Amino acid sequence: MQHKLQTISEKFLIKGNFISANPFGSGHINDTYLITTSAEKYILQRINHHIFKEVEKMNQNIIKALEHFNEKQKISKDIRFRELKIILSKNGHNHFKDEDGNYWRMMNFVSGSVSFDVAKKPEMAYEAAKAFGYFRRNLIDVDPDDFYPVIPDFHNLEMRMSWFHKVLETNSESRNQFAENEIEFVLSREHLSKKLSLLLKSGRIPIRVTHNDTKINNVLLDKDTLKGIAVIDLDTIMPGTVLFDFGDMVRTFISPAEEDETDLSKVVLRLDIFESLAKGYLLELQHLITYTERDHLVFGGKIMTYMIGLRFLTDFLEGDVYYKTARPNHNLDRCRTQFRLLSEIEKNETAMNSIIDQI
Ligand code: ADP
Ligand code: GN1
Ligand code: MG
Repeated sequence: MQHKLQTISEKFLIKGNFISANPFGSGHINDTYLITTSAEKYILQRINHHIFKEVEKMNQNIIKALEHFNEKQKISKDIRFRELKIILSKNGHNHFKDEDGNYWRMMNFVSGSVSFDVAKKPEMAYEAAKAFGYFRRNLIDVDPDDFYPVIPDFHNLEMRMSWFHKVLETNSESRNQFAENEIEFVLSREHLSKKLSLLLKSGRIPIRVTHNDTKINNVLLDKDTLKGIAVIDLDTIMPGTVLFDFGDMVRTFISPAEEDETDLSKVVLRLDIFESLAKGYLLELQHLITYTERDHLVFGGKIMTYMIGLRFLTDFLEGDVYYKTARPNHNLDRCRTQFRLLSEIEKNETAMNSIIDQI
């Protein structure tokens, strides 16, 4: 494998001689490696092309967003982030396709950075959310029509619901019996999907270029100051809504437990963390989001927690075909944490909305 990763790394315009390749990060979709050469460090990723079917176009989105961001950052003279870029292949492409049909992408490594799977304290939530807000602010004037919808209907909850119903009906892996409570949980909240569809169809929520995967570990913080220095995992940059980005932050910041925690008593909502994340994000975006968007931020948290839980459950029922899993029932465990978290949000909705109102 080292030899193969060396061969692939050398297809890109890297500096220095290849020294090593080591698996990196904890993503569910792509394979990530840290490449060390005698001169630099790089991030090499094997892109899951069954999910990202148009790798060339996806990388074009990323390049477009990063160039715009870097330019705006320079002009504003408020330089907080380190430069992040796609390293082109020696043939001038934004990826390299190997003889087995795998797609590879190389990026520069942001040194001196750390990422976390869980927000350890309010300051960390504040800085990470602020980084997502700052990223968004510098992309406020890009045209969504210039961005390719990398995964069509990615956050189309209605479509995900109708697929879920098909999977339930087919029961091809005979797993429905192991998830009766979770299935019931989804069915008792179908109104969330209807509410989202009506809201989006009303045109009251603007379509913007959004990140769409704002998990806390997709922000790099400076390892010493813990200030945000990059937003990464840009695969899903495409037209979306602020509700999705804010919502996925709510989902991944507010609980002290990991996404696949099996002890559900550890999945709790921390209002102080919520307050810090809301402040960090909104202070960056003051006047740049509409009242309607603001009024629906907590709803965004509910929707994203419900939708990701639904996606984990559907994948469990289908036989674990989408997300990487490390153990039997892994997707079911992930689904359970999401649904526990959604119940927590439901209980605290009024308090969360009043926190937003006070910012
Ligand atoms: P995935 O899609 O699998 O989640 P990511 O792009 O988020 O992959 O990368 C996985 C992890 O690798 C991140 O959480 C981060 O810790 C690290 N990482 C990714 N890109 C960089 C980078 N350019 N510089 C430094 N660390 C990075
Ligand atoms: C996946 O690639 P990663 O692990 O950052 C998924 C997200 C989910 C997330 C759940 C392309 O993100 O949509 O929110 O897992 N990405 C894709 O942890 O499906
Ligand atoms: Mg990631």
